[in-house]
Amino acid sequence: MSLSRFASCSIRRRILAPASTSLVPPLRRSISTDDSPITVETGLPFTAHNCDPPSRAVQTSTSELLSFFKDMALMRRMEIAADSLYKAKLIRGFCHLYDGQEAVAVGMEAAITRRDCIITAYRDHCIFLSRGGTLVEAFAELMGRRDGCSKGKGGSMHFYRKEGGFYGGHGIVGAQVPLGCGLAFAQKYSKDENVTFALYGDGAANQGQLFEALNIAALWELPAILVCENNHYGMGTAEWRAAKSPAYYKRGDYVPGLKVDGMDAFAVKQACKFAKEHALKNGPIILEMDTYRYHGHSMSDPGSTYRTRDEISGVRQERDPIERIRKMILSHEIASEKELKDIEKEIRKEVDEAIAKAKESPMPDPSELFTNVYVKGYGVESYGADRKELRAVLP
Ligand SMILES: Cc1ncc(C[n+]2csc(CCOP(=O)(O)OP(=O)(O)O)c2C)c(N)n1
Ligand SMILES: [Mg+2]
Repeated sequence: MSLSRFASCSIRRRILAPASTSLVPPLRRSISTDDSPITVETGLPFTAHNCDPPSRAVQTSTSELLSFFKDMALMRRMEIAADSLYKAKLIRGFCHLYDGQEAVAVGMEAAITRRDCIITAYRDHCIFLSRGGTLVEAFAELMGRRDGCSKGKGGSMHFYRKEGGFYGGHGIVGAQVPLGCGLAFAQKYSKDENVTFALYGDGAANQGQLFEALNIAALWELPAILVCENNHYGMGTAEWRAAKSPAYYKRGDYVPGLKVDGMDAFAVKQACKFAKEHALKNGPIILEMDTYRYHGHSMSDPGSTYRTRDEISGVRQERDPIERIRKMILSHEIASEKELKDIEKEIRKEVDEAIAKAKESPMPDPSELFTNVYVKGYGVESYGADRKELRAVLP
């Protein structure tokens, strides 16, 4: 998958020194300019609960490394641009940004197909892109325009792309988890061998409805994968203040779990592949993605009153998911620093063009206020406050 419209940067030809000129045997580099398979190791081991962890050796390729870089850089840029548009009052209402957490979206998508479903909470912009949504649809939705993925009526929290297996975009904390188990029920019922990834936060992990849904999912062996994106805060509350046990991968008790470095796209990919195989055979599994959000909870939170600036800059320096892939690309000599910078420049341009296009899209017609609310054809009637005068029959 590559979200970016430009297909490739010029990949540097690998020059191997002729063996006869050196006593040192030529370096056998694991990455070549062709797209043959490469094996990389996850930065950290997986920690497993009630199952054997997958191998740390992950299969990848030159093109996947580059597409991880481009896709995450595009997501990062989209979120930074959304921050500016919000400050310029072109985006109104709630807006929760995903920068820092990109490796979860990209790694998960690399392990599955679009017939697998994803459902998430309100921090949904980047998942939408990973499911094949376009930048124009994203920005148009953020600015409440007609060409948005929810016709400009959903806004930041209600992105949707059913044709890409993306079921939103939900504002009620935790509510997407039972819905996700329902999707998994439908998949099992129709025997289509696909799975559902239901994403939720560390804050949502303490909700009752999550355990109720998990109980039924486990009982009926539904292909549901519960993905806890542990960014360590629920709004301004640190996980240790909200959870007696912040080992979220173990919180399914009888359901197996895996703790994953959510800043390592390859660890995420490996875990999701493993989880899909597990879920199809045995039913649900929990993946705890250890990740971090750079922005505050939403645009109304500066994000610096309940955590230190050192903590944020420490994560940026040591664990940033994009920098991790940049280093891998450089160390394997797949592209040069300049080539990667050029890719980032192109991405900026692409994002700016998408914003300009989204701004051209008109606002929805006022008559749209009543569409997509009730099932069509039931003749739902709207009365005035006195309950006497019929004002309208809703479409
Ligand atoms: C049922 C419900 N309770 C409270 C809220 C208000 N609220 C919105 S986000 C949030 C915190 C959730 O944190 P977490 O699950 O960790 O997700 P994150 O924002 O970190 O991605 C709360 C309490 C809500 N939207 N829904
Ligand atoms: Mg959280």
